[in-house]
Amino acid sequence: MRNITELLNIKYPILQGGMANVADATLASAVSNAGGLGLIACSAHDAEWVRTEIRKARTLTDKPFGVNVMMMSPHVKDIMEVLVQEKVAVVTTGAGNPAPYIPSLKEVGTIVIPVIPSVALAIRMERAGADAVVAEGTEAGGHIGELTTMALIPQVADAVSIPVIAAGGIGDFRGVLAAFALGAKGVQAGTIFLATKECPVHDNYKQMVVDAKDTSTVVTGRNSGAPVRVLKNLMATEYLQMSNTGASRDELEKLTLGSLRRAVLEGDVDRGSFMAGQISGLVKEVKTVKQVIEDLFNPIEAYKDTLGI
Ligand code: TUI
Repeated sequence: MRNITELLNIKYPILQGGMANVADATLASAVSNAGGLGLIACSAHDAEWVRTEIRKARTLTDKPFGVNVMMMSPHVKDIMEVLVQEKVAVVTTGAGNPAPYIPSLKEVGTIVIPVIPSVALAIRMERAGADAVVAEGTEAGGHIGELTTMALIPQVADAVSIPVIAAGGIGDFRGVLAAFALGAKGVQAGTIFLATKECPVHDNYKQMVVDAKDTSTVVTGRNSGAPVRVLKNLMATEYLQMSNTGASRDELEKLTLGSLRRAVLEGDVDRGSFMAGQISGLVKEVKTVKQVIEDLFNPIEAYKDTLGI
């Protein structure tokens, strides 16, 4: 099996997570320039936004970068056309099944890496032609599955023969070592890239991650079928209270409408939706992207050969 650094032509086996409404060409190029694989997150943006960001990233880095497609977006079909036209090096997907789009991406040489929360989906993605999978545990921020990284990674690693990349709860070199010990060939991280100088979110968002402790995240939307992990604040608390007392889907949607924007752009600490993972408690300062990546991998130089990193 090829290792992730060879497959993706990068220095360190780390992918940046999708990060809806956060990850643009600026963050993606910073991660790629630092030796990881940066990603532009399509979120709910339209296809032309995606094309513009791809072209911008190409002016900011000469290293490979990728695009993350959120499969619940209404623009998926148009976005996939743009990705094929632009011959993007790597595509990752989240929140749904990308199988119908895999053949046309592969035809132009794109490496396809679906993010999945279960063994069954990993097997389906391997059969559909995926080059690798990101197996994401419920520790992650944003839209999540049920299983923990600890339980998910070894089961996925045993079930497929393509490389498995671990996500959810990776915060420092110990997380990287644990992921490799569980059978992963690489890691994906989101939360630790939120608290970076290059991350284009409001300073209040970064500060909330830095101030967070182990129990600072909650999961909203469990009843509605789209569980989302966010930092606990006034809105999240209200959401959970309303949801527990039988509020309708409409009422809950009204509460959260525009909340990701309020978090990312306005830094509205009370009414924003601050997606972040359980590892937020480990993040103590805002660093550069390069520092984050080097702090993840430099302490494990000695283990590299043993683990095949
Ligand atoms: O996708 C993510 N994380 C995300 S997407 C996102 S945007 C959003 N915002 C609010 C509500 C919903 C989405 C924020 N964070 N992570 C990867 C991930 N993929 N987690 C779970 C899944 C997943 C779920 C179901 C992947 C495939 C899947 O397939 C179902 C099927 O069979 O179609």
